[in-house]
Amino acid sequence: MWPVNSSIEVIRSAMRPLVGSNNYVKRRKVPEKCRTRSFHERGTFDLAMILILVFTIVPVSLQAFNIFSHSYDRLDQKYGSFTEKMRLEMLEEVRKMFYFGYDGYMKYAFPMDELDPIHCVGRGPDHENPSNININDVLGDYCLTLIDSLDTLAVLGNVSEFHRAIQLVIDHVSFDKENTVQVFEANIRLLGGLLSAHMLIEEDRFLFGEDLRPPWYNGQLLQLAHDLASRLLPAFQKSITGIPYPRVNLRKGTVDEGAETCTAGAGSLLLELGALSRLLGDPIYESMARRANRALWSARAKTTGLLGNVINAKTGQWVGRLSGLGAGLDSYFEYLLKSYILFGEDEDYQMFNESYSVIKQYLRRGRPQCNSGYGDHPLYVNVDMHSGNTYTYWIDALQASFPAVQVLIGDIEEAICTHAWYYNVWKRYGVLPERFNWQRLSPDVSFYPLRPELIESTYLLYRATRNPFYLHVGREIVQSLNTYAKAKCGYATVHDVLDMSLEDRMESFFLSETCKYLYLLFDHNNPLNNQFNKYLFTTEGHLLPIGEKMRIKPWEADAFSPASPSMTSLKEDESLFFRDKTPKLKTNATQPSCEAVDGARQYLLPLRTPYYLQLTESLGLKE
Ligand code: DMJ
Repeated sequence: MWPVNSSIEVIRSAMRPLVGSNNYVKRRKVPEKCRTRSFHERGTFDLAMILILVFTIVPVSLQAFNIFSHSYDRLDQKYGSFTEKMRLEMLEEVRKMFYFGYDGYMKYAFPMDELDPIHCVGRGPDHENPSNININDVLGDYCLTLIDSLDTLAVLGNVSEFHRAIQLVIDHVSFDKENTVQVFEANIRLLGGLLSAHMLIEEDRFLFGEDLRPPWYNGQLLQLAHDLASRLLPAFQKSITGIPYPRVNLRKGTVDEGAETCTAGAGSLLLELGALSRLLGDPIYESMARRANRALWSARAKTTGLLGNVINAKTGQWVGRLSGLGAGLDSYFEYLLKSYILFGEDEDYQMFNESYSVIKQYLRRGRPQCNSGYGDHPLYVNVDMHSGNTYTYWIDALQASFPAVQVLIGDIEEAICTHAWYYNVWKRYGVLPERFNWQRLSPDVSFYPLRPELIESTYLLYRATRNPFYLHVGREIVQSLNTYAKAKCGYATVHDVLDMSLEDRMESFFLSETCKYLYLLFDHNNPLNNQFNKYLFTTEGHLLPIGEKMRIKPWEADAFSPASPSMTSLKEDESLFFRDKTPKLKTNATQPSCEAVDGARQYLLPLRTPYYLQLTESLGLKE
């Protein structure tokens, strides 16, 4: 069993020198870089085991803590409990939030792509202005919001609406459109939405019950997914570098001359395309996505091993020097790790490991440990990819998803710290500005388009720690969204966090991700939460079942023989297996710090109080 270091005294004595240092908060010394954690050293370290540990064994160990035998400080008390009544109220609030947005879309916008929640009308592509990529990259006359919402309906247990929605998709959606869309957006929102609904219907585990399968269902969503992916293929096939062109015309298969693509756009395609390949038994989609990943990987800077955020698909040359965890790179790292979890290919894990190692080495600033020692609050900054020097003083809202990746790799302590930073920026404004300047402490770009990243990390951290603090965070987020973003027919983008003015747009990810993660955070009995480590969320929050089907490459001759190298098998009841083997997992400074989440800390602030206060004060907040 996982060790339970429950002595509050140990924590307190570790904190004493820190608390005694009265100029700790004000001190802004140049932070020491965290020493690199070498994941390579771990050899054949099994990620699936870490997942099981984080989501199964750690919460079990937490139950051993006696909550009556310790005293708490003010903040521990404030955040240390969350009543069942509050939880049920929040669950109901989120349910209402989803249906307000979804019903508004169905009533005023369907079959168009998005809802304009202030004027209560639908929105499609901007045909008059083809260069309006802010709209045209995403919208394509294909009922985007409905497809993106399908698996959220399943998560909310609304089987009848799930069936109706699938019928509407089948009746209304065609990808044979004269629209030029972004490959990445079409992949994560549409392909992901279609595949997820299809796989939930077809899986043997019946996560949401046997009724989820409509009696008339005959693989129509998979056929649509197949059709869409075939229309995206020219973006890959026309590229001599292997890096796909960012945009493609769905009907003609022509690609835009502009070949600049972000790394995340070109390198976050493998989950959906790989799953499609394995479902169809056709390797072409997976091979294209893998080719793109390898091309990006081999373009990494020789000096640092870092990747830039924009690259030219025609030449394979980087555009600019910025490297970081936010826009342009965020889901690239996420997909390396998640592809390994889903498909079990070592190649993906090795790339993730090496990336994580250089991220820690070059991007991380602040004190070396999250919850001990001296120095500024840890922060991952944007750097020059060739030198590792700080490149900008802003970080962006997309990188608030990184703690969720850190939870998956088992680096919980880091995840706690990274998350706390974004949560406090959220608190400062009521929502998260798109870019926040950490030197001037003000937004550089000040809109908030209902993004899910902070909520996703909050949910993952809650699953890993069961700490009520994260329920408080979720509650505050729900209240902010209702206060600031609720409009006449749905939820609206906050145009400027400084005056909370609104913009008439509800992006589809509000229903596919923001509401889904909030709902799952509060729905403790959701079937998904009971089988959490058997499912994976794509970067658009779509659920993919982890299982043998995704470990087989049917196109290889001997794919179905258990001894075949083309089958990366899952072990029977890995959780049991892992419990037995727990002590064999070495823990030292070069490994993820799962042991940080011990029983004693379930009811204490995850980021210990003095550090938490340091953070809030440095961001000009009061607790
Ligand atoms: C979503 O489409 C996905 O989460 C993507 O990875 C990033 N952008 C939006 C949400 O912010």
